[in-house]
Amino acid sequence: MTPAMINISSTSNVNFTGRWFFKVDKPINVSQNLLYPYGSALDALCPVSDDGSSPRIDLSVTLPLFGRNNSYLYVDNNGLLSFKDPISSWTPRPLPISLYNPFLAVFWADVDNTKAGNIYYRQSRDTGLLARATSDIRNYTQNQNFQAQWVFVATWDRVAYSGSTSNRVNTFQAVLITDGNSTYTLYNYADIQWTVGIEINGTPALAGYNNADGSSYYTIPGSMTPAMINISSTSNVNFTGRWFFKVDNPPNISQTMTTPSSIATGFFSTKPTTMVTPSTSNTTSQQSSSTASNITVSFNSTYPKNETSQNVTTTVEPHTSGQSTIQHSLLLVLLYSTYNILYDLYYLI
Ligand SMILES: [Ca+2]
Repeated sequence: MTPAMINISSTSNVNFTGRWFFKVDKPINVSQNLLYPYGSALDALCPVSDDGSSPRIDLSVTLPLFGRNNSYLYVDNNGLLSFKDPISSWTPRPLPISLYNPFLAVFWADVDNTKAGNIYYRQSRDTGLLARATSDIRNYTQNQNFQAQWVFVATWDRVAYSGSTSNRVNTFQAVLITDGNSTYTLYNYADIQWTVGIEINGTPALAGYNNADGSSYYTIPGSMTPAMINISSTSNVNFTGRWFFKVDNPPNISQTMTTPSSIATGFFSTKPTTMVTPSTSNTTSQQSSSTASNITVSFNSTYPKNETSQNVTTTVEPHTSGQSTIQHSLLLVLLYSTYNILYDLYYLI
């Protein structure tokens, strides 16, 4: 828009007169410091699939998470890390969930990297990476003596959604950091261009975390709403696109449940999200195995996908504490209801 354009054939940004060069496949504008390094030169790849997972990844550290020591994890294509079984469920559900499968939901939605994208992961004790992780944790906590000993990086790089016919892709990352005692996670949202897979009837993605029985969980605000398209502009640590959590032993919500009504609320809001249907044969076959055979399942030939019949993700632990908790909750609800009725009757009389 100036007369100087008459001379553009004499200019260049690549030392080749008359030529200008740009990288335009992913011209995103994010902080260079948001994402930890990733890619084919560093990482292993999850098998390309719609609803699959990585193989079981045995950790070179004992990882404190949700009050337990963990020795392995899975990177699940649909945007989660899980610590008991792979999660192939593509439909995000409100937290808490009593899955008996602790998980970090980085961006739980119907990712399908058979359409586009790669899902990378690695565990590392690289000194440069540990220094970076140490610095980040010290920035976000009062723990100025923290020294990272181990880092895990999982990156969903330009992944598409199930049934995609567009070029919209998402790039996001989870970083797990521990010194063997404290464990932290960073969720890094570099570029979010979609929130809904076409197979989930318009339910946008969910981000947060959930321990084994749902007694400790967190949901990033905006989850399961269209606002998730803007998550890369949000943060809880004043770093655009980054969310940070301490996850070795986060608060237990049962500590806040001191009245019967709040227990009732928790109980009834939890029930619909429970994904335990052991009578389903397909489910049983998936539940019974943690081997590679159930992590490369593709449902591409069975649209529309049927979440309830094919895709329950985990088992109930053999003990009956969950059942006891439910019975306990029901009893309290009953007592509370009875109390209300007697209270009303007293004033009526
Ligand atoms: Ca999927």
